[in-house]
Amino acid sequence: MKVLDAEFVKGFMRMADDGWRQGWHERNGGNLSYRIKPEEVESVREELIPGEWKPIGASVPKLAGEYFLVTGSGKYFRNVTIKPEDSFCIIELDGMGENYRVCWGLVNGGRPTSELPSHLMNHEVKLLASNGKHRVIYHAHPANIIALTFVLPLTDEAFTRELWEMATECPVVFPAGVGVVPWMVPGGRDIAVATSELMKQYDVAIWAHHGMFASGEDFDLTFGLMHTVEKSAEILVKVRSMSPTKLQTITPDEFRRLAKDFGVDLPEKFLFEKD
Ligand code: 2HA
Ligand code: ZN
Repeated sequence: MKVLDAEFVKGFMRMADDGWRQGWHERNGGNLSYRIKPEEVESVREELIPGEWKPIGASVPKLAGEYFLVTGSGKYFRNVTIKPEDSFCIIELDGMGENYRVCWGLVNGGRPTSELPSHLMNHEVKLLASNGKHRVIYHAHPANIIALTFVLPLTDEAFTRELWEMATECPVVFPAGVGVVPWMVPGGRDIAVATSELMKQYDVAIWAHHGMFASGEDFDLTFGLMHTVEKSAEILVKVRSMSPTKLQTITPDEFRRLAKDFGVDLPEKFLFEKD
């Protein structure tokens, strides 16, 4: 089968385009990766032509030999559906998880996303934490969540609690909460380590003054997670724009009742009493 005819590739392209339409991907902002299933790799094998091995910039031994779909560095989400062969690629990792080679795509040159170390370290953490279920790592620049990193304390507790309060679905969609990474230089190993450390507990990490990372089992769940968090952030921005205080909100005991009825565990560290 041709790469562009494969369902997993169509799903990847649709998700990228959905993100573009949401306004989360100005210029070359954001990046997306998918850990390809072995049978999916086989289904497109005829089109895979391995290039040269290059260093990942991080070590991900648990991902040795895996294949990924990844957006290209400097490429625009806007163009993923318009010129797919130029905008993303399939890479293969070596037996140590230290080098990669491009096997398809990026026909006009270039390399995988500048955030490849963060993507792969998150994939490695999530592979273990989810028993292999998580396959998608998504980084975007949604405006409302970024705006909140200027006015909320940069703690997991403050962000999780405020986001949960803004929409009843939130604690059900991300019951573990969200993690917050302070401002750091993007693209390198340090921010990858900080993010993947948070991803051991959470499916969402917020990068202060930059954007968000989300992890999930498939394209729908991962996009839906990013969308839910950003929608909640938008409501908080609206509330704060109208008034510095809330007249009423969801209380800790109401969250506990919700948790019971919906069968989710909500960590008590997020259900603190506010003064
Ligand atoms: O340009 O979003 O974090 C891609 C990015 C870097
Ligand atoms: Zn970014």
